Amino acid sequence: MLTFYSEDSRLRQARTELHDGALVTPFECPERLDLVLKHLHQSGLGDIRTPSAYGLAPVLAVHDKEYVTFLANCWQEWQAAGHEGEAIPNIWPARTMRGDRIPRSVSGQLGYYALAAETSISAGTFEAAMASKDVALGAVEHTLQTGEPSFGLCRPPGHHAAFDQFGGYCFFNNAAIAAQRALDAGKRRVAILDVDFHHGNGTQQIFYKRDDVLFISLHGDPEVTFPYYLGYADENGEGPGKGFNVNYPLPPGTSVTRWMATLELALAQIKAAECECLIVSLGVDIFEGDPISAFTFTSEDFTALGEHLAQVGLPSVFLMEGGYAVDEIGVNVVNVLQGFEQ
Ligand code: Q9C
Ligand code: ZN
Repeated sequence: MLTFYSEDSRLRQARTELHDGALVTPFECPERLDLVLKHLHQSGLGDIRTPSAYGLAPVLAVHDKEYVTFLANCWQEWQAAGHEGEAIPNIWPARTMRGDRIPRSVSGQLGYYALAAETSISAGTFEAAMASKDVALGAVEHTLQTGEPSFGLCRPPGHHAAFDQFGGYCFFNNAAIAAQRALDAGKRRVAILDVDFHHGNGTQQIFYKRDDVLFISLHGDPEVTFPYYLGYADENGEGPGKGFNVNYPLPPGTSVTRWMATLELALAQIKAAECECLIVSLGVDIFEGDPISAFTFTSEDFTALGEHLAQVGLPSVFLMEGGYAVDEIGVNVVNVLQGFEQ
């Protein structure tokens, strides 16, 4: 299986994440790439390729133009305004107040275009986000052209990025961009299976009213975990999209046995929906040792996950999402990919 990876993913070097009431070194750090690359090299899985630059058109196919412009200019404007630290939103258009006006100041725009406050913007964030979506596009292009599976080592991750909002460490929704590309290349329906510990709220939002993308997610129950406001079982899609959004919220501490049984339901739904391509939002933060998550996967369980995904029998693209137990992230990712290839 080919891997796609870009050195430019390292350009995001944020120093601050708002966590537990303090600014800490971000969990979503460049060292994550080193460990995945190390284990990919050792595994003999296949070559690692640098993707082409696909430009902004595939981004604008799923994201708002003004949002993309905001991301491109945010850091420069934040610095020009004389701020000392990294750009972090601290004010929002509140639910009960006027929410449609986009203020001129970058401080106001940050809240308008953010869905959470943990994720800072700093030098290189936009460039890394561009590299990350190119990694996803390189991977999906390869799978579309050959039918072979591929892995996109995306960084930053994407599944929390919505039509016009960043947050949860995500800026561009790599899985959504890849899915739209597959549709534009002629696939009639694409499945996005999101196994990250956190609900893929951005991906759900982007495709909620559409029947050409089946979005299925297994995740920590939003009653008690990020992103809190989306990911409930009664969110099934709207209009033509009714039935094409499926959420499986699971309690913290859920056993791997129960998680795998839930996966079987999801895989049966993907098979029944006549999907022509599978995109896996591959978060390995379901690992028992993950510092910000609460599922119970061992490293060996990730191999079984890959084996189950292979049984769907579709052209498959794996895209990196979360996973913050840095020492084990490489083993866990490679185990999924090797399990898939067995
Ligand atoms: N400070 C992904 O896995 N905050 N994003 C959780 C820890 C946000 C996770 C609390 C977690 C975002 C791609
Ligand atoms: Zn996650």
